Amino acid sequence: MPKFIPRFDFPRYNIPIADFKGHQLKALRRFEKLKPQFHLVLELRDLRAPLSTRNVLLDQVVDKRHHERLVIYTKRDCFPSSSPYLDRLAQWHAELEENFLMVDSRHRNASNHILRCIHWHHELHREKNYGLAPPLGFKVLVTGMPNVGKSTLINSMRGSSGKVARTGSEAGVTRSTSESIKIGQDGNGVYLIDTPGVGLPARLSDANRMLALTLCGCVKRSLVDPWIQADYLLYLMNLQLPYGTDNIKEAERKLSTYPGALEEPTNDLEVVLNRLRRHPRESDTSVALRWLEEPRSGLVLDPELLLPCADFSMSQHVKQELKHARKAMRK
Ligand SMILES: Nc1nc2c(ncn2[C@@H]2O[C@H](COP(=O)(O)OP(=O)(O)OP(=O)(O)O)[C@@H](O)[C@H]2O)c(=O)[nH]1
Ligand SMILES: [Mg+2]
Repeated sequence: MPKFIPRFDFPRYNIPIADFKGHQLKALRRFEKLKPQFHLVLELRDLRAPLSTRNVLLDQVVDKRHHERLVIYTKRDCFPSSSPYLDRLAQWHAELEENFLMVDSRHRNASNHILRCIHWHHELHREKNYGLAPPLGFKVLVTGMPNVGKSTLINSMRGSSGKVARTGSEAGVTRSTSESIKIGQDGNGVYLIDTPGVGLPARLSDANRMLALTLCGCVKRSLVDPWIQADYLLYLMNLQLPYGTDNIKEAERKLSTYPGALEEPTNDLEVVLNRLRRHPRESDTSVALRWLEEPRSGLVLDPELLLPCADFSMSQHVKQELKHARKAMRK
């Protein structure tokens, strides 16, 4: 039997390539105004799609002379405890000389860890300012694309002091930048600022990025036809099957929901939907939607990250993106 070959390219479907709303633009303007007030930026990204959920517009929020930035990857629970992909992510960050954490933002352990980092930055700030604490408290702006878990993390950090930020599974739950939210009972003067998720305008986005963001829930899922979303998911899953092996059982263990237990891998979405159909009259759309909703472990949603190490450099990617953004913003 011939070896299975995945698709290496995804067709360019005609889909909307952005979901950038007025309240997001307003949030960006508000960040500009708040710049003199905050000291640390927590930038949240989704661990499943670290490139697509890295927002170049948020680079402008950080003024390196006055602010520190800490990158936090949420949805850590979507990956097993160890994975070569996570090791590569650590290498890429070392290349960028950028600190990062990976957390499940719903958990108290995560928030305790981040709190320790915030206190460390607070202390550092105090040392730089001759031992003086900022008079209005140490303020931390919590930013990121929609639905990455900003409000969830703020609630976890508040712990027993109670939830203050509204959360939800659809993108765009937080609509305006919050007032300062105090954390901790001991009056150590740390305040968080919850913000609306900020996406990318069309000139900074493209179809594949939109698809990755849709699968992460960072844009409204209803914007893209479920059939196209499911086809993109199949494309990504097949790219992540172990190469040079027919061992589908191993592949299934890796991607817990590869469709059709022990059946041949396929690039044909029709075949997959037929395998998953529960009764003959169930429509393609409803099967696709059900499949998209299934939890899955260890699936990377940015295809660039699946390239061999020698073909991908994170620092190069970041530089190119910045260059492209500068050019696009000038137009
Ligand atoms: N599995 C998992 N789910 C998470 C994690 N963090 C947040 N969530 C879920 O992701 C969804 C979005 O969380 P929110 O906190 O509302 O996200 P947000 O970034 O504030 O979203 P906007 O306000 O729309 O920008 C919720 O259903 C959370 O329960 C995580 O680390 N792991
Ligand atoms: Mg929110």
